[in-house]
Amino acid sequence: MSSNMTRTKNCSCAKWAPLFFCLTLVGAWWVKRTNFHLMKLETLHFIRERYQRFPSLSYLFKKPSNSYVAQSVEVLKHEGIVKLSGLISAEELALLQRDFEVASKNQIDVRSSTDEFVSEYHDPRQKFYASENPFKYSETLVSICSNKTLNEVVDLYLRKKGYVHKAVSYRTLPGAEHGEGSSQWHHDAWGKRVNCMILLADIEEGDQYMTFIKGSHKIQHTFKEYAQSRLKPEYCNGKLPLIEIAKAQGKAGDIYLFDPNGLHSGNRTNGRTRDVFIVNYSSDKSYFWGMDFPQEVDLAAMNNKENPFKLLLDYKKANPNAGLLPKYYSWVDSLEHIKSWL
Ligand SMILES: O=C(O)CCC(=O)C(=O)O
Ligand SMILES: [Fe+2]
Repeated sequence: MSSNMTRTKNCSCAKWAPLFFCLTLVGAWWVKRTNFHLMKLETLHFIRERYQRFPSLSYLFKKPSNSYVAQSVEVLKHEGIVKLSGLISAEELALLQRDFEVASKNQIDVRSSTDEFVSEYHDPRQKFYASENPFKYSETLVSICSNKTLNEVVDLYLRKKGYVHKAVSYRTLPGAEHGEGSSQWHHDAWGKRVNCMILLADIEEGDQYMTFIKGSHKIQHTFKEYAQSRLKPEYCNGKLPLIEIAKAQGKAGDIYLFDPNGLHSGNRTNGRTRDVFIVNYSSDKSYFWGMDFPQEVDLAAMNNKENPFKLLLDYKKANPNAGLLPKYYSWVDSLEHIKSWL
């Protein structure tokens, strides 16, 4: 009896063996062709996208302190871009303009530089000047970026404390070709954050103003769209009820806050030279440029968690030899280093 049973068992195994063999072959082929690394990155991306939008406890029920803040946050939430006027006094504007001039002096012509990275440069072909270390030149810029009203709008929009992680002074001269760098439709591939653009000169129709597709900041881009973040406006078709474009025009001293998760584009025209400071606020902890501060700034007073420079100062203290460049250049670069963004 028992030997019969054994025989029956053996028989059925033998019957299924070809199927197991085929399944093993198919499995091996699937493992070989599947890019697990990519699958892992896509999953991490999915998690991080949602995590970043999760409010911190202290912001869950936080209310705006006045109606100007409330209104600005509502516009930013709804459209992804809002103009703040009247936050910068005439004296502060004059100081910012003076400091911008200093930041734009002595910049290295990118053609003559042999270094891979220069923080203060002039690109004669694309016709712009940039400093990636602008706070160094401007105590006033540090103070504007710590403005209570501005910080409150940023934080209530993010529903987390927003910290400064990068800034640039950017002068675009007329007559450059459109369609390179930031002068084409793109999102910044940093999830939900706030860019603060401070206009140092009047910008009107015909000048070089930034454009932004209203509402596009709400789109959750896939990993693929982070790896390739230059997207056409048609990408928004079907994702938004209509494509409506905001123009970042205004008077010297106006500030635009926008969420660069939305589609936006710098525009190069023959209109006037545009001078702007652009400062990025985020709750993401993976990305800090080791920017310098002028001596006059009281760093000790900035060492509290409500100050938007607090994490940058902590980062500089923890990495005294890190220099200006960030540890990871992008969201995609830091994705696998979970501790850096969690
Ligand atoms: O207005 C511009 O030149 C583009 C700005 C931009 O792309 C940004 O701040 O992320
Ligand atoms: Fe951008």
